[in-house]
Amino acid sequence: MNGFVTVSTGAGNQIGSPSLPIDAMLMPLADSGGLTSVHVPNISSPVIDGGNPTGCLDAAGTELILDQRGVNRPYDGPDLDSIATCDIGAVELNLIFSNGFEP
Ligand SMILES: [Ca+2]
Ligand SMILES: [Ca+2]
Repeated sequence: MNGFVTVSTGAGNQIGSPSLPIDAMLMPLADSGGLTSVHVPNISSPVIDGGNPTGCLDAAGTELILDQRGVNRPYDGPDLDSIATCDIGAVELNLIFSNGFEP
């Protein structure tokens, strides 16, 4: 191990730098359902729909159908194009309120 990390520049990857970091735009740690507190992404966060477009997979390649809170994933992000793509991270932003309507 040489202390460096190999970063893929594959399609869809978002790579910042020390001089131009990428702000994930996460909300403060809070109880948003589930057993643990989470950082829910802000509505303008680049993590929303930033996950693998072929599916939400863990490191072993198993499909992830729930986020850390136990909420179904993926959901269609703010583009509302009816294409549901996973958000990057442990939380899937769901814009549909429990009453079935969007905000
Ligand atoms: Ca999503
Ligand atoms: Ca979408």
